[in-house]
Amino acid sequence: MKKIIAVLVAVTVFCSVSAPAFAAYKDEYKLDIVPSLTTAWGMGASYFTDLVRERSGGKINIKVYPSSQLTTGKQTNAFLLLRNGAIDFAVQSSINYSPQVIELNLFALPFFVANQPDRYKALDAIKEGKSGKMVIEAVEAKGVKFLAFGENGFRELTNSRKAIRTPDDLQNMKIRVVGSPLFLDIFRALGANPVNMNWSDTMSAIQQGVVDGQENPISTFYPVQMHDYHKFMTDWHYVVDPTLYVVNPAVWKSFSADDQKLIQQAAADAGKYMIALARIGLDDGTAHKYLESLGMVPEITDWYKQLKEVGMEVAILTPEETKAFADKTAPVLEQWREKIGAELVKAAEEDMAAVAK
Ligand code: X2X
Repeated sequence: MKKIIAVLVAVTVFCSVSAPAFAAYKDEYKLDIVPSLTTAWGMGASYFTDLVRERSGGKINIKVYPSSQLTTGKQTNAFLLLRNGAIDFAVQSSINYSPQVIELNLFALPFFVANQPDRYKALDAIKEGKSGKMVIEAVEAKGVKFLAFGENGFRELTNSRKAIRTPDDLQNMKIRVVGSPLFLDIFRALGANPVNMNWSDTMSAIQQGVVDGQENPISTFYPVQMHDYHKFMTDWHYVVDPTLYVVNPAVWKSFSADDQKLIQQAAADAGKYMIALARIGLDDGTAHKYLESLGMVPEITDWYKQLKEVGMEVAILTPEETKAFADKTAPVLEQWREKIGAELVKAAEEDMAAVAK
């Protein structure tokens, strides 16, 4: 009898100690993204879930929910829903999280990264430098676990009316922007009429001519056939949108140390893939080479040629033309330097200067 009791006690103790680690694993983890699966963003998210499933031998099953399904279209609520656990994982835009994490506006400062001699090198210098560390700390201080950076891309302007090469061309044009105050300030400074709208409502607004223009990276707007409605693109790279691979902290803590390592590595690998997809055909060839080394080169590798083929007229701005836009928005940059934190913006300037030659 004593023996039986001893065994029962031992079993009970063993179960209560070890059970939570196993019981906490869900059948499915939900991952939030804004656009469709066919974008660089969607592909970068799917690759992450594939790697995690593969490397965990099918134990960890993350499912991508595209088109803002998990936020019922309200993309600027995404951070709150991840933090409170309604969403487990996300690959989200720095813009969509910027209402809650003010430091993320750094990347959307007008003509800040864009004005550097090599904008991709400058962006990488921020992410890998002191300022990037400050941004990650700010994200984590607000209550989510950061895993890796990905990339939506540098944002270009498209419209249905005319070629835009000067701020004058933009006067009173109705431009759809994300629901983030900095974007309203930028487009007002340029003399346009910006309207906040979720991405999920944007294409119908564009089709109905409710707005004249929008701004997004090429790899995000091409898959929804923007060229059917917008014949004009301005190649100005005015702001950049890195994405963040993130996870709810309670979900994160529920994984074993080995699984955490596996997930972290999968996010790093998928982030690199997503960054290359967002840059292919737009950088100095580095992205193409990297995708080739993975054996994962996408169908379209030359965006300028592709846009021309589908009838889009692309205005490549001269440095002087870009400067006219940058001058108009310079007061917005100065105003937001204070809001974001002058120390962070200075750190980013130093990180970029270190690689600018
Ligand atoms: O809404 C947008 O413009 C998009 C898809 O780029 C973001 O989610 C920030």
